[in-house]
Amino acid sequence: MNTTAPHILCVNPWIHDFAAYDFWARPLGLLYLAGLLRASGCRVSYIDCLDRFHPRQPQPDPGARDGRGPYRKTVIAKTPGLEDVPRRFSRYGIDPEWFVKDLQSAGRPDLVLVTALMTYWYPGAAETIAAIRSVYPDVPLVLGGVYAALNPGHAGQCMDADEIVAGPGETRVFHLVEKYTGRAVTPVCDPADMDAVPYPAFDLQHEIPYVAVLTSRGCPFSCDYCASCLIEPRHRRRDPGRVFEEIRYWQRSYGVRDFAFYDDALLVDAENYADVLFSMICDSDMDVRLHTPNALHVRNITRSTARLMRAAGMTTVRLGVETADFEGRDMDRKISEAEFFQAAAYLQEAGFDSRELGAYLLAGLPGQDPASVETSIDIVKSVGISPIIAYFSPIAGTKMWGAARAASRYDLESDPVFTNNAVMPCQPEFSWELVTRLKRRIAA
Ligand code: B12
Repeated sequence: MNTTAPHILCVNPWIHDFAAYDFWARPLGLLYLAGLLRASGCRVSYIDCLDRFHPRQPQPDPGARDGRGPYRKTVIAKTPGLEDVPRRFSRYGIDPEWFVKDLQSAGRPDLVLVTALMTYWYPGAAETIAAIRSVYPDVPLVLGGVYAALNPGHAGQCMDADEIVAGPGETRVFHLVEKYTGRAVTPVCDPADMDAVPYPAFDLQHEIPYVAVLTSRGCPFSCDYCASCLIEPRHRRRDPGRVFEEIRYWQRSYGVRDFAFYDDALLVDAENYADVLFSMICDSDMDVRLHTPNALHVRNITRSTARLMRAAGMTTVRLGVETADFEGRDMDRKISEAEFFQAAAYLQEAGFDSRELGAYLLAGLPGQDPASVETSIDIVKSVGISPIIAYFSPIAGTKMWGAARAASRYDLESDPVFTNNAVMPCQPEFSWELVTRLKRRIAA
């Protein structure tokens, strides 16, 4: 019987898209699995096809001071079906030759775990899997991640994986290791216990420009356009003290300064959660910059939470406004005009300026009048907050899917690539004119 520790190779795939940028974007789920398997005794290797700091990369662009930055990119042929889009299409990430060399130098694994985030990025994952198969044709390979969770049927048909895993991996991965390597690994902790699971293995990266932090799983809300409750139906939170320790660990051990929260609802019940965490950071000697690229709920911003956010080192605040055309009739509004103005006032009073404060406005919703996006831009700007357009990506299974399908110029059901927000699938037609108009309005 083979008793050596199984060698598990974790791979974050390339992205094929019209645009991509490292906006604090890490394969957090895969890094959680890597950390858990490593702490449980497996030999874990990691290859990040989106590595901005790959050793073969001549003079990597360090990007912004706060950890964000551009991926290497190579123009490639457009994915079939998207030929009509008048934009360049690229593979984002490391050179395929470097990837093959990295695969060879990692040594033959016993099992490969590949993640895939956006559903419409599956062609990049497919190319990644083909490259892995070319080097290790007979090594079992399992695919998971948001794409696998939201489109398991499509993934099962189109991806050359031995198995597709939909949903959280911590509780499943030990079974997978045993099934595919024939070697049982005992978990170091209860994999379902969010407070016991080891930190994500960011130290397997060549550099740690920032760390992504998740204080919870799931979301207590269920917005029409969002798939969070399909991915994780239950809202669960970690102990804020444990989250604080995690931030301190990365700061002390690796000098990390920038931390991006990935939560869907970080500020819900702030008094008993986020405020506690922010207070711990304030009371420590840490010097951190905190970012919330995934939007915060405006209604949860009170005067005291805004002050604590500021004092703890928050420098990027993104608000989920969706539409500020409060008079318009585009969608069910989550917030009122008064709530938005109040939140803006509290944040400004706490010391945040317009560069730090951004509001996501959804554009390209089914049936949405582009004029209402322009109204929203004006309202958001009028209170000194930077408008940021979030182009709508329709997701199968969400409440908005039916309306999205009806409005789309593509057969959305036929292929996830048509849900790419860059092609504005629910607009009557892709319009550069509209994109430019919105950009100008923001800059004006
Ligand atoms: C954080 C986040 C972001 C971050 C960055 C994320 C990143 N890594 O790049 C930011 C804020 C930048 C972002 C941006 C966007 N996002 Co986003 N984002 C999320 C969010 C909230 C969490 C994802 C996450 O990291 N979860 C935490 C980890 C721990 O979970 P996980 O990755 O799923 O991993 C677990 C399992 O999947 C599994 N697993 C993962 N890999 C593997 C591998 C194997 C082998 C196995 C067995 C298991 C396994 O185990 C893991 C641990 O349990 C999700 C919603 C959600 N709740 O999932 C939306 C979500 C993924 N985003 C979405 C969207 C639409 C966007 C935007 C397009 C928004 C916009 N209109 O501008 C942009 C586009 C980004 C881009 N083009 O680069 C959609 C997906 C759309 C789609 N078609 O796929 C989601 C689902 C939200 C929604 N609207 O419903 N996003």
